[in-house]
Amino acid sequence: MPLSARRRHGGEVSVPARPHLCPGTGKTGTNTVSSCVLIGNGWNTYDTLAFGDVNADGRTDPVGRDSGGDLWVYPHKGDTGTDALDSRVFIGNGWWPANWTTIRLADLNDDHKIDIIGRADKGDLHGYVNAMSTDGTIIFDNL
Ligand SMILES: [Ca+2]
Ligand SMILES: [Ca+2]
Repeated sequence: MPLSARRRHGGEVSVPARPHLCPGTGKTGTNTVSSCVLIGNGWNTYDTLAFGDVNADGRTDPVGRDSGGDLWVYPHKGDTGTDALDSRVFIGNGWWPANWTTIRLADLNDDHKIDIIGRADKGDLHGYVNAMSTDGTIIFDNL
């Protein structure tokens, strides 16, 4: 189910301060999503969001980058409304907006765990593999 976000130019997504969850209906056109539900407050502290199942539990989790270049994941608990997301978990640093123009999540090595792809300011693309430990600690290593 997608979180609502407004697109800006260049493929960046502006982060609303009060994100809403707009459940998909399986229909098309203007009936693609149903009524949106508020799922959080204060998300304007993040300049960008990415989405993927970071903790490999089958639910999509939002990842936000703060102004200090830290990445945080909010594990989706499967609940609804403002109880939908668990407390944030730190998953990386050094992702300053001036150095990393784009951050995306995808499974780069086909191990069913979401990895991080970053585009650096000079255009180089870097991959960081999700090396989650058996106790669920999320760690990303160079690809
Ligand atoms: Ca998840
Ligand atoms: Ca992977």
